[in-house]
Amino acid sequence: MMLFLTQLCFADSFTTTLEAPDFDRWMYPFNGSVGDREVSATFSSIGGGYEIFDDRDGQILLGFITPEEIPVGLGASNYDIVEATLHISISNEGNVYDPTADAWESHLADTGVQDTDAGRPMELFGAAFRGGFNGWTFGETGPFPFGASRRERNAYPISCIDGYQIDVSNNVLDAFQSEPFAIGANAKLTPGAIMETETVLSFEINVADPEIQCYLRNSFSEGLLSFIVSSLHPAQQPGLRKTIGLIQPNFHMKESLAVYFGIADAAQLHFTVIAEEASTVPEDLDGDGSVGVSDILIALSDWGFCSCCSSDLNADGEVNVSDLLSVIAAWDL
Ligand SMILES: [Ca+2]
Ligand SMILES: [Ca+2]
Ligand SMILES: [Ca+2]
Ligand SMILES: [Ca+2]
Repeated sequence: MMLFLTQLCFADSFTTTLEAPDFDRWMYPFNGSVGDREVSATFSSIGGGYEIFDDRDGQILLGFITPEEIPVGLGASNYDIVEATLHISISNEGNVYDPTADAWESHLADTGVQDTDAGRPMELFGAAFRGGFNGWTFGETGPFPFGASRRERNAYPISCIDGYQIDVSNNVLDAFQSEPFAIGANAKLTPGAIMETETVLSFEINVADPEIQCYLRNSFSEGLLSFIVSSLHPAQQPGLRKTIGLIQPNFHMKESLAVYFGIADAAQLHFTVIAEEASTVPEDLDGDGSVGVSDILIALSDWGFCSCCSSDLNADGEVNVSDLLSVIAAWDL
């Protein structure tokens, strides 16, 4: 017997691990093997003589397509991300484990601020796009563009700071803390430990932050979650790296032979998300079946910048007069 659902009605919890990204690529101005590169390194341009490039010179873009796991298009306020963790494997040995943030000043010798713990953290951010691209059209083969210098890369890492999505590619030059979505951690390691090859770093995303939560909600509604892995490990021009002993973390991409032979995993994304049916009357903010005074009061209590609030009816990130007018226009008492 076949069942035809005439009305979609649900509020379901989904727990899933995506075993590999749909897109994983190195974001570096002179990367000649775009989407099919086996491993990708993260490092900075600071102090290496190449400061015409972004502070965060070598980055990694990851994209996970979700419509097969989670219904899309419900609107951001109809998703609740309970937990989300990204795992990625390091492909080289000798990196120092640092699971906590370092002060941005500690990357510059002339500030007098020292790094207080060994190593440099590896950080996970949201991703944004410029040059007319979005996550879908950029994919893993979009143009960097080749040789672009500061603030020109077409995919870049963002933090949510004071309600704004900020490009953190130059947070040392611009003098602010990067505030990542998560810092890579491994419960088996102690801070300062030297990491072996195939060490797995887990980035437990801070879903309690309303702006990070909102980024994820919009991403699930869109059906594509894009992230950037970055770090500020010092680098030196090719040829000098080994002689001065600098090590930068390298990570397995899904095209890695180690992944092919089962020695390492590609990046994985684990999450639990609750998705609810989109309301047919979005102005009924308290869901009591009618639009009235109680809905106006909710809109007033959310007034101002509001991350993914259901009372932000035109989804412009702010609850203001235009949202209030929408509620009044739907008034049915
Ligand atoms: Ca790839
Ligand atoms: Ca440190
Ligand atoms: Ca109502
Ligand atoms: Ca609004």
